[in-house]
Amino acid sequence: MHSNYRSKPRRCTNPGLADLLRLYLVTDQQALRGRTLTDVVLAVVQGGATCVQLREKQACTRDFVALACALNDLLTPLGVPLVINDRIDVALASRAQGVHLGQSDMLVEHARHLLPPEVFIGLSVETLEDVTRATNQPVDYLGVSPIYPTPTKTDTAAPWGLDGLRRVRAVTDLPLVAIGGIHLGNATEVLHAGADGLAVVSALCSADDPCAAAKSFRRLFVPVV
Ligand code: TZP
Ligand code: MG
Repeated sequence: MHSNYRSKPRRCTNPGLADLLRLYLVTDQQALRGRTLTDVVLAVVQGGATCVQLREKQACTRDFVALACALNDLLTPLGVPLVINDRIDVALASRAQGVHLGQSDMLVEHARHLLPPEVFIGLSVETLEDVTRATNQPVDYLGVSPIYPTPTKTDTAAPWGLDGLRRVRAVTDLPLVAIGGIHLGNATEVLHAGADGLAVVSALCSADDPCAAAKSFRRLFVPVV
């Protein structure tokens, strides 16, 4: 049903990072359909997710840190990096491997000063100006956001679409993680348009079988990473 995709090798500042970003689960407590976060994360990782971003918009700081520490304990032995959305303090407290920042979060330069050098930084880009600005910043990957409109997050900039993603691919060698409205039916075209990785909320968190859904996404990548 899905054609396989083989990514081209590209220069990037953090060799090997692109492989860790291939199937990038972004968590959403609202999307779990009554299951626990750790159960769903574990199932998706068992299915082949290569990275997990903890995205908590409601939790208080103490709960956010506790959850991050619990996920880090779960993921570290499995060799899957934990990325914290928005919050440098939570990433530091939980010893997460990465941080993901948006255009209204702390500036990347400031985050870079605060974080240990081995902690990678992702930045959401919503316009081509964001992309060109990012090429002069200490950023390790870009989140191209959103590719398609999505009910999971409605306060987004205009969707890039596949043409927009191709334009981003043409101007940067940084690893690109596509997010927004990605599911098994459109994932291959997103990869062909230049994404190195797929960031997914609902098609994994809300799947009937999150482990099987992750396995199906992983089959789109050849060789299996
Ligand atoms: N940022 C841009 S779109 C989005 C985020 C967090 C949500 C993506 O969710 P889904 O369910 O994979 O479309
Ligand atoms: Mg943010």
